[in-house]
Amino acid sequence: MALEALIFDVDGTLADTERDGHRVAFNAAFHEFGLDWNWDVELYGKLLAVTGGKERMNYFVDQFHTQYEKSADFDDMVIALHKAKTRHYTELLAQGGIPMRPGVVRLLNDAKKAGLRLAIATTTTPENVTALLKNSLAADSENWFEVIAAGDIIPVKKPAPDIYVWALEKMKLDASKCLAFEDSENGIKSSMGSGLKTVITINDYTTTHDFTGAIAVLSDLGEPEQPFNVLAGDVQGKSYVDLDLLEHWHSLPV
Ligand code: XBP
Ligand code: MG
Repeated sequence: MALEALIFDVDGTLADTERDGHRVAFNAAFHEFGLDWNWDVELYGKLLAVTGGKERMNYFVDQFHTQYEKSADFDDMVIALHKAKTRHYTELLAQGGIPMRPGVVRLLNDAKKAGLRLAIATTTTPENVTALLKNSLAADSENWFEVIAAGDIIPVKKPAPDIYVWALEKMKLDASKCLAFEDSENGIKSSMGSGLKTVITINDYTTTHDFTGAIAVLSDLGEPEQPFNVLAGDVQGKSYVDLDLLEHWHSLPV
């Protein structure tokens, strides 16, 4: 059965947005609201256990800042904080500070030329996806993706499979015809939970994650001049991910 579509996670997969993007934007929002909360690089790694910005703020207060006394309007404050955080994040991306990871632009262009269908499945807010694609990929690149499944369109975020299931349903596509690209344990639980074969490119926050079941675990997608490191999987002697390698992975028995 031919490979028909590629579905990409965003944060950590298309670009390293967490440490120098989302984290910085959360802290800017806390500052704006007069809160003395500060998420340093290490703490943020722990907070990534929970996906979704609003969910992550609740997790922080409940697990790491238990002396904080929630006001009656705490939930509303979280919503307002998250709006501010999205504004800070999209402004930061507009400055063009966060590039796509190695191999991403090349592979997306090749896939598009070859007629593969492209989609996105992410827990982040839709505006954030738009800002990243526009500023770090190409001005019109939102149109490269047939479906952008993002944020609160489904109530239960990764590791639940719902966001991938939603994208597949929208595309009227069976999981067996696609490959997913992820960077985290929550991500692969979600993609594999919806039946998708999944390729992992790790990052500093996800090196110790459990990627059991991944078709391959790589440092990144690689470039002809910048080979990837292989942590697991058969890469057919290649040093970067190209369409032939994707076809090979797709043809492997489950
Ligand atoms: C991404 C996330 C998101 C972002 C913040 O996970 O966990 O919560 O950090 O996004 P994944 P929002 O890569 O697995 O989709 O603040 O917009 O929710
Ligand atoms: Mg991710």
